[in-house]
Amino acid sequence: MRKITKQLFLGMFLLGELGFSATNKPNVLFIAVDDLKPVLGCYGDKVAKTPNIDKLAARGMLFEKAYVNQAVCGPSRNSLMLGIRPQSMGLYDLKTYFRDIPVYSNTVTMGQTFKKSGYEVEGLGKIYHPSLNDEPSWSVKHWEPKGEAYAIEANRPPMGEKKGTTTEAGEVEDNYYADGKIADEAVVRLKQFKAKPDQPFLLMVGFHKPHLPFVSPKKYWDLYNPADIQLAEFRTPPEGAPAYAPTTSGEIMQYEKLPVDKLPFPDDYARHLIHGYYAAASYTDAQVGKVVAALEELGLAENTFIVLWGDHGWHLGDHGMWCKHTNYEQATRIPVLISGPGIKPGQRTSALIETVDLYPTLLELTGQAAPETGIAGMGLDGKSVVPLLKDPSQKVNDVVFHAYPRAEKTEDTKRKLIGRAVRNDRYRLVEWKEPNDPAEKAAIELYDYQTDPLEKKNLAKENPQVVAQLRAELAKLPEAKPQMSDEGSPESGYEKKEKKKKKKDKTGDGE
Ligand SMILES: [Ca+2]
Repeated sequence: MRKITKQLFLGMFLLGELGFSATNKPNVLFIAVDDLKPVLGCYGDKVAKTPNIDKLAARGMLFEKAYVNQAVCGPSRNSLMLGIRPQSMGLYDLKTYFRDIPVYSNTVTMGQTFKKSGYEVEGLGKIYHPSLNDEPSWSVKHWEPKGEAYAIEANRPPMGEKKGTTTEAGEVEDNYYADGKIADEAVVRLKQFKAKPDQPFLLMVGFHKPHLPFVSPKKYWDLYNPADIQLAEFRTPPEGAPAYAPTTSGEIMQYEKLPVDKLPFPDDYARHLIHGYYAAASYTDAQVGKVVAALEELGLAENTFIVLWGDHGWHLGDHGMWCKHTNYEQATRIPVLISGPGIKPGQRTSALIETVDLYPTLLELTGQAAPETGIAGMGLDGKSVVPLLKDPSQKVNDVVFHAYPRAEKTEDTKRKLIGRAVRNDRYRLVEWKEPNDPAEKAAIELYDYQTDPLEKKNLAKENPQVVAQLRAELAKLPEAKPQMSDEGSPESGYEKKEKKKKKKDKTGDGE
């Protein structure tokens, strides 16, 4: 109760400062971008052409050190909407819907909290992972556009296959593909909100690109000269890392017409893929621009907080890896931008934040209390970053946490490991073990981003004191839960999971 009162007070203080009243609640436009790492002009990327997101960044605060809680769509999006880390709930995969787990069936999501406070909460495009959408989070049915993923027929998946080509430069308008349609629909919804000025809203707009396939209208490919695109500098796994820690890049290997059956890709193909990723990011950037422009033209911007968030990063060939699905820097660092009433433009902060911080942040910005029962009685895992919006030199987290599950298969063992990672300003430590295994059984990775920003070498053996200090930080959290099954209990082990296995992406190595 005390915590709620304190949070309410802070919220009211901020609102008072910003001049809101009970009848003039601020709105929230939340833009989620699938698989977007900070390859953005505003993050210092010299190649990226992202003028709209750069402009959005200039409206408020850019978070230089923002991290996901798990580098794959489903769990990352659950962390956002539930405010709980995957390892706290034991939900790491892309197929277990939290409400199917009896202890989580009454979870109060961010959407539900806003609804309870009188907000109209609408979701367009990819907010939850498609197989894990939570209808109770929305005031009206979640909306997803229909249409072809590819404009060119030859690029589409062969009959009965799931994946087509990795890239496409279509000679089509923006709204041929899903993200253009989503931007158009977002503008429609904003106009509807404009017509109901007394109705505060949380509009969540989820763009699908730059997720694979790297499909976008040709004009976005033409923004780039392939000669400007650099290949990753370091292309082997970190020296001394456990063999299972890097991803096998299985997601991209499911696509059609790859030049090789096995990595590495030839350099010209790697460059083509990076080009496709940048083009897709520019395409989404243009859609973000349309939505923000509509908000401004409708006169809604002065009373609306805008958040842009990437659901995880991407390995564009670094360490020889592609896609996400790791605890490494390129997969876990994300863009986060927050702007809106009362937030000073043109700010940046190097303070550490993580995805779970966004739910409590939005509650505080809009003057709402945290849900009384929390999530499954656990409370939220994150902290509000509002102090950073007021003063970017502040700090809300000494460390942030993420995790990734991995099966370790050797000739005679099959272990279901969780890699629990902790990141501070300088280092990342990953502790790999089965939940409830004794600490001494763990394999440890340690990277020093001051001396080794490309993660060339696992430095755990050389730095026992840093290892001890960061493991002490991990020990402050409860032990990671093993993956929960939809029968409501942690799965008993790898064998059971294998038996039930229906999809390739069961451990989260898919979308
Ligand atoms: Ca994603």
